[in-house]
Amino acid sequence: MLTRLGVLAVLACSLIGCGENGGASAPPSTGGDSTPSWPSEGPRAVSAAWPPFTVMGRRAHPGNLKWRIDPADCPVAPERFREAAIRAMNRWQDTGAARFIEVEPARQADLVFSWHGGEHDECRFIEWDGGVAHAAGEGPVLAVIHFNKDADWDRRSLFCAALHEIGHILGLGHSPVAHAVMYGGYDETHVALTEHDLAGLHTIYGGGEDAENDLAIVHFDADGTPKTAAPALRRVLPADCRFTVLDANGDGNDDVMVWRGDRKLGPMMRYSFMINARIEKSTGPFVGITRPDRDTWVAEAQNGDTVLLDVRDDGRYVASGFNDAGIPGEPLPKGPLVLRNGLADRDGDGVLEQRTPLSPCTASGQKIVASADVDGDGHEDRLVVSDSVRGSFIMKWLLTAGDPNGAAAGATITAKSLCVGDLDGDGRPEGVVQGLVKTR
Ligand SMILES: [Ca+2]
Ligand SMILES: [Ca+2]
Ligand SMILES: [Ca+2]
Ligand SMILES: [Ca+2]
Ligand SMILES: [Zn+2]
Ligand SMILES: [Zn+2]
Repeated sequence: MLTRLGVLAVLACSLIGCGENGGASAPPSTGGDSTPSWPSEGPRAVSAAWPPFTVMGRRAHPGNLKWRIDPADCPVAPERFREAAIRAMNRWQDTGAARFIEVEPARQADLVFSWHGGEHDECRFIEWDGGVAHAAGEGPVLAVIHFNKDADWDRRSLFCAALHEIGHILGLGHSPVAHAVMYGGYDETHVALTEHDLAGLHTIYGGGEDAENDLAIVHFDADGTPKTAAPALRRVLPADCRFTVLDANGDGNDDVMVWRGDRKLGPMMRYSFMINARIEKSTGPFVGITRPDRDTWVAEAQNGDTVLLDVRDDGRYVASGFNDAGIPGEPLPKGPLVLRNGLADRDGDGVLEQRTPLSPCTASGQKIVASADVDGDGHEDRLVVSDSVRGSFIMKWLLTAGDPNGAAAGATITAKSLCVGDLDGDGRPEGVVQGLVKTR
């Protein structure tokens, strides 16, 4: 993870224990890649393996990344260093998401590989000092990869460190998945990009294959037909997870919140977006949010605040708000609470009268799952559920033109779930859709 450490601080991300590990391991004779050994999949591995990736930022021009090597203080043969860097860049380039172009020494570059030694004040990283390699830069997009000249290096460790750090250069943060290249601990078995690394890369830059556990990001045509607006959030919605769309940090752009809905201890993630509904970054995982004896809901209160509600079976609940950084846990004053998803403690006695969300319904009894002005006539249109098949809902837009009883039929959408919000704050609604979207 990367953290802002003050105006002048250089942001950095490091690998742990590289010095010790790098020094202790024997140089591989060929430098060739071996099959990584995966950790065994125990019961805890499921929750430890989510989220598959985190996002620190997005490079504006991933197809034209100029790079060079600064050979000063290089403790290994410069050509060997260059070869390891190129091999690592090629792994990322082979995905089609990025292209690296070498430039002459001293030329302007988006990425500089260089060496540092020992005390190293200009890069500060939050996790572990003494890392032998880290990516650094000012702001969310990093520009330099520093290798520690005092560590022992061989072809394999140079390659593994470069592979991980280039992931940071491309905007990926650390993954909690132990076998991912972007895992936060140094491991010389991490020689190939995993599905988790690829899910992150495709979420930032597009590409990859659609899957049921993606969250697709769509715009709507004038009749409500969804059209892909931005790369999907790949593999972020494992079974039993819930999501919602609302502005958790109050910056005016709606965020996507994902958390476990199966009453297991589990983390929560927030995904926030920039212009054209492209992902800007992820925040989290916030841990200890969901608990085995509670249902967790995130919803807007009627006053517009975002509220996280932990509800027990008897209706007692703990409500907390989100701070300006979008982090849950701010205590809320006691008193009546009414959420827009239907949960309510109207008398303020600490017990909900309604424990599970209830969607509002139309006069004819159709469940309203979302509202937005999709045809741009200034009047809210409503998405209602008309049927369900095999776990998916058949939803239909009612284009109301201001008259709640005179609804023209809009597009029909079939998907598992759909939330609507304005992710990029441009006034035009986006849909966030679970499951492969079908329309007609
Ligand atoms: Ca926001
Ligand atoms: Ca009550
Ligand atoms: Ca409308
Ligand atoms: Ca928008
Ligand atoms: Zn790292
Ligand atoms: Zn540094």
